[in-house]
Amino acid sequence: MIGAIMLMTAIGVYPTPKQVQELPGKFGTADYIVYDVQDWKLKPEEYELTLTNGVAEIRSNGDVGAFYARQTLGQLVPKLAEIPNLSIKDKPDIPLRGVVEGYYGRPWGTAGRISTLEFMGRCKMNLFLYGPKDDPYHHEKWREPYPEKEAQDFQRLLEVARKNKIRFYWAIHLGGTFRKGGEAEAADTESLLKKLDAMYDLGVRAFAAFFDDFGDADAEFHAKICNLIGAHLAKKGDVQPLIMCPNVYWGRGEHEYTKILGEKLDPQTMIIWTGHRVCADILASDVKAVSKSYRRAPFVWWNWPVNDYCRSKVLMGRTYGLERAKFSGFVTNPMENCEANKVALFGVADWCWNGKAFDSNRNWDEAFKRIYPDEEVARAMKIFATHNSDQAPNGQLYRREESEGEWTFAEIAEAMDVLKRKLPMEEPQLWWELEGWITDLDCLAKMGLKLQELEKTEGEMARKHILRDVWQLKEIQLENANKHVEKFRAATFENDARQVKPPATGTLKVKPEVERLMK
Ligand code: LOG
Repeated sequence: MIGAIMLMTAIGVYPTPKQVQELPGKFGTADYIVYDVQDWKLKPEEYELTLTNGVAEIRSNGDVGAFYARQTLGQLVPKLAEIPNLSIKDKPDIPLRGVVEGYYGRPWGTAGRISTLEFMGRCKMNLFLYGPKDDPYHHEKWREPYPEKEAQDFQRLLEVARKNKIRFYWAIHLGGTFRKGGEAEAADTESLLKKLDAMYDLGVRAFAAFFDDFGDADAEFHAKICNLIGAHLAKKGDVQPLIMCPNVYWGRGEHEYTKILGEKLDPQTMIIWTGHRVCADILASDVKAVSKSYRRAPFVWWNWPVNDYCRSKVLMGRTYGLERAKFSGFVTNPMENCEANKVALFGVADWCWNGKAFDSNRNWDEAFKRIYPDEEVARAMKIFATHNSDQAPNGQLYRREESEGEWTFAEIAEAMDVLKRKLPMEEPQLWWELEGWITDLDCLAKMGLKLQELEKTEGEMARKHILRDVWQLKEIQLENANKHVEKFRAATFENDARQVKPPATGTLKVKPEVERLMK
């Protein structure tokens, strides 16, 4: 068994395949022939890839399994000349795996969404749930159709999703605005079905209804609206089961609202749940408890690495805190920084596919190597991420580890120099997102170095010089904070601009150490 797991990881395919077996002989060539076999016995997402002596045979039952087999093969291509003959049998743990664009803040935009969808395809994720809180046509202006330009963008997104075998769910947020009773309810029902039909006409074939954070916890009413939506869409014959986000979407199933919803809602509808709290680890015992009230397995909306409640931080730590259980689906709610999110997506995708073989540290380490082709950048990004993972004290009471293991100011400063030199050319989008945080950590590390030097310096003049350098670094840090805030304010809309915060890095260990030296 250990041997099998080692082979599974040794071939370096992510998400980790379920079963990898070595066959006699070597594949022996980088030039290979590939052919497809339709196998009716396999489930749609399942595939078998057999690599023998220069020939790759793909067995699948349709285009999804074949697509996943090709993703696996694609990762093996650079190693084909060296690997032994192999048989890979693979399928996911969780049927629906992916991403919800569900935070408060600057929405990703079409380019960001396309980049995310393509990355998801490579990670074998299969569900994108569109619900940015600050898209007015999703939320407060839900009655109105999208303007022409946005409507066209949806068609592009649907096309990219289709190519990557991803179900594109479009969510409408009705909480607090959908009116109850009498003529108002009749009018809103009409507007609702009209809007859904318009989205259907654009090509959307999967829908969600949200009631989180706005409006009352009226379970009967929410179930009624959702059942009505479900019945309306079912008539079309080609629409996926509905996803709904309740008004109370956390807990252990103890709320009256949750119990009524579970009872009244069409059993086909998937119900969102974020864990025992809004932001929480996902624990098997909690899943069991909420499943009872929901009367179905929950659809997990994991509020990590979202940073809308701790906007000064960027969260790039390893994926941990998840226990395997029965879910109808699992999505991560990430940050508004969509390039920086990819480290977390790489982790969640791997865990959703093969939870048993998931090794959090190994996955995290691998993420940098896969996402950043330049080795020096990959190493430096891992150092950056090591000191940018904890939310710092926050109202949601959710915390992550940060600055684990051995580290030095010198190593951080060196890594930040690499990023400042290389990211603008090699990863311009990532640089755009992270420049403020990178500069902040750079200043901290260099201040730390200077202050350590100060401890060993006796001459008054020499000490003065060092202190002057520290003050200069402080000034750069301050200037950087202003620049960061200005940049993100300019890139977003009025309401959100007020939420933009100066960057904070290394808040758990690096910054306190600098402050200790400062005293
Ligand atoms: C929102 C979500 C937000 C997240 C973290 C859900 C279902 N809704 O408290 O939009 O990104 O928490 O701040 C939420 O989680 N409300």
